[in-house]
Amino acid sequence: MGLILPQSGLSRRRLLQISGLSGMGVLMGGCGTSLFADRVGQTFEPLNQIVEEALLSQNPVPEFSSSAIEPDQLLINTFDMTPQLDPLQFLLTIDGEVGRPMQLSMTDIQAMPLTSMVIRHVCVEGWAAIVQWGGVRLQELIQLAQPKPGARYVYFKSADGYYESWDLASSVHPQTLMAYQKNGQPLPIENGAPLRLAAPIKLGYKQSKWVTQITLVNELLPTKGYWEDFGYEWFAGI
Ligand SMILES: Nc1nc2c(c(=O)[nH]1)N[C@H]1C(S)=C(S)[C@@H](COP(=O)(O)O)O[C@H]1N2
Ligand SMILES: [Mo]
Repeated sequence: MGLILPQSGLSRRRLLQISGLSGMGVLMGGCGTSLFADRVGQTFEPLNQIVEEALLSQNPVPEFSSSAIEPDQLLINTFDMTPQLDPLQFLLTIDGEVGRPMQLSMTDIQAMPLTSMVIRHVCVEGWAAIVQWGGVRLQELIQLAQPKPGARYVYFKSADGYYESWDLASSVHPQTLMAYQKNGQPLPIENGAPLRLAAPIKLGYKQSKWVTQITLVNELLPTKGYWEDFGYEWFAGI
């Protein structure tokens, strides 16, 4: 039985491989009271207090029905080039202020629980679209990597040179996804395949496409985000 995901493929053995750990008992510590542990039904490190507080303060945004999806309204908005990432070679790095830095393949990520949502994407350039995104909750990835107590912000690096930073609370919001599906189909390359941020709580420019690296940090760096560093608002909540 996979300890992490009983019905699907991310086994304890694979988790040890991806996290670079091999000793027995590494995952067996903790009191098992975290939300993550409860959800996946296993003993796991407790969440740090900051993540628990962030999770408790989250209110879900109302979603739309599938019939409300506006497939033609989601415009492609890419500042430069469209990177062609091979999904079979792709690895997502999670590092920084985490106890267990890791690299995950798309197979690893797609073995985790799939969350689907129909939300409105809002671009500051004056357009919006109701879109379905499917993917893994960023919350799950962050918890898997075991954030250190000081972790407060999350940086996202993209293959086209784009970069973003989010506060931890928004990052662990239940509707903040690392999406690999759009409108019920595999995510198209121009929309950020194989993996992009998607959330109804922040403006479009916060939602990085082609994300290759997620880095937890204690403090914001002087560079906060591609558009933010041209003067756009950093929090950019909707
Ligand atoms: N890597 C990367 N991510 C990005 C952008 C970009 O240029 N590069 N543009 C942002 C902006 S301004 C918007 S509105 C959305 C657009 O997403 P879409 O092209 O899938 O509609 O992506 C965001 N994420
Ligand atoms: Mo945008």
